[in-house]
Amino acid sequence: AINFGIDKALKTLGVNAINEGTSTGSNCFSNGEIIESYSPVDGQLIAKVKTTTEADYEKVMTSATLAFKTWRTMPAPQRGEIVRQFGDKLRAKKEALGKLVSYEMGKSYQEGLGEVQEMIDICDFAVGLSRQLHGLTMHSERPGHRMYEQYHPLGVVGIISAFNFPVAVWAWNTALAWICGDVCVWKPSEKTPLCGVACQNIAAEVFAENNVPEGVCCLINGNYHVGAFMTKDKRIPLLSATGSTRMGKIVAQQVAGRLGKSLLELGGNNAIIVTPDADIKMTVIGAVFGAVGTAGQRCTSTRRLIIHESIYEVVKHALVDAYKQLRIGNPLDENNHVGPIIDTDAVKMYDDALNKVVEEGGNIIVEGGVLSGEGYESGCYVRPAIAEAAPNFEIVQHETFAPILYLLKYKGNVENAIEIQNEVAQGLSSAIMTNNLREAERFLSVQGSDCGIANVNIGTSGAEIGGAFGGEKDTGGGRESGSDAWKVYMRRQTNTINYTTELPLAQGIKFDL
Ligand code: UN1
Repeated sequence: AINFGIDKALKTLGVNAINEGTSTGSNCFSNGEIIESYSPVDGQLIAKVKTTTEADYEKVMTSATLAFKTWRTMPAPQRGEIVRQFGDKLRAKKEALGKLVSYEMGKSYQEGLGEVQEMIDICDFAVGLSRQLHGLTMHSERPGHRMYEQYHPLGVVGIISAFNFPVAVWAWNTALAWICGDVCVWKPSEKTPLCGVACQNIAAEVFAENNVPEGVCCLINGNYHVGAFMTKDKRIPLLSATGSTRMGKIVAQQVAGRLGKSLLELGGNNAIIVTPDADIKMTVIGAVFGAVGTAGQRCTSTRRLIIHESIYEVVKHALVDAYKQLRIGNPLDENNHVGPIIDTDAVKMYDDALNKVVEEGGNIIVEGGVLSGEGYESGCYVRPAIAEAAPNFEIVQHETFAPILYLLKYKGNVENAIEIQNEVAQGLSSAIMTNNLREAERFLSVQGSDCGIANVNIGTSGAEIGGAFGGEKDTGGGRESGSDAWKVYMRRQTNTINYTTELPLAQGIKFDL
């Protein structure tokens, strides 16, 4: 089989981890069981990575807490300079890392490159931010007093990331946390451990070149048992976790139980509303990329189309035609649009969802199915499917992490579509396709979409890093990436300074001795 330059990419990244365990360094102790990483692309074993035991974890935490003492005293713009260098290294290794992401996770090479681009973008953003960690100043009610607020680093930030964005989600968190003066302990998904090792190696190089203690960037490996070391650990004031709502609820409860903070990025059930005034061509592009991009495995993937009855048939046929053009196959081959989904467990969930929608009375208009034969040996390639469904179907309430799109019909005005869109438990991303100003503004208004992301004439996926990313309700309420998301990585302190020889009390209280 053609290798698509995988060997070269692994070499560039210094990660031929088969039989080698994990990367070295005092920030990365791993002596536990071995995780085997199989590529969904060709079913090959690509890495054996050792997991982190509880004893290893203690060593990691010692290294991290010690590193924090140094790192927090470095001026933020100097930390920014190190993040700038990290971004440069990512630029140099963009193709290699993009390829590994594609090979280990299964998204198209183009999207693998896009993911690394998001890492680079957040580094640039963080560099600028390192000179803008602003607090406010206030006027004191007392004469000769000054009041202001400042932001200090929190300490050790834990990051749990999911397989679908095996490198970018870590970078969104870590780049901001680093310039804020925090150190990070990262547990990547056990489904994409080699991506974690590759990132760790790139960061470790930059830190070594700058004589920064390596505990600023720590990696731990394993499944939720390893994640639980962090949820329970009082030394971790902030735990940022991306994954299922089920996982998020467990993390939220455990972290809240010790009064820690959590930043949650959980499931989405994202819809595009298509009104009678929609541009059909744009709708089709947005919907198809949203539904089949990353083989339907983005938190922001389009799962529901809420289409007005007057244009329902037109949109439906345009979609069916567009789906006929889709080429499913090796994601490293740039001729293909859709790669595999992550593993055979995911294939089973995809199958179950399709059966379920039929059971509930849905009508499949683009047939799904698992592909077999040459090029599909991993058993992870599935056909993107479209089903006509009703908004209240049980299966439509769920986020199935696979390329399944539900078509829902609405009647009357846009309020009815918004109601359907907001009916689900999740609240991540949403969009409306319309050239009607009233509809668009209604959708963005207080009576409109209840999601963290609401777009007009753009699909639900593919957000830029400059905005805050995250969602409401079962999506967990966290915000990361751009805007003022950095504030969650810092602790705020209010300072009042008296430069007089008197000690007047606030609220005019007299306390004469
Ligand atoms: C995710 O799926 O976990 O908006 C994040 C997007 C990407 C991020 C998705 N920028 O689709």
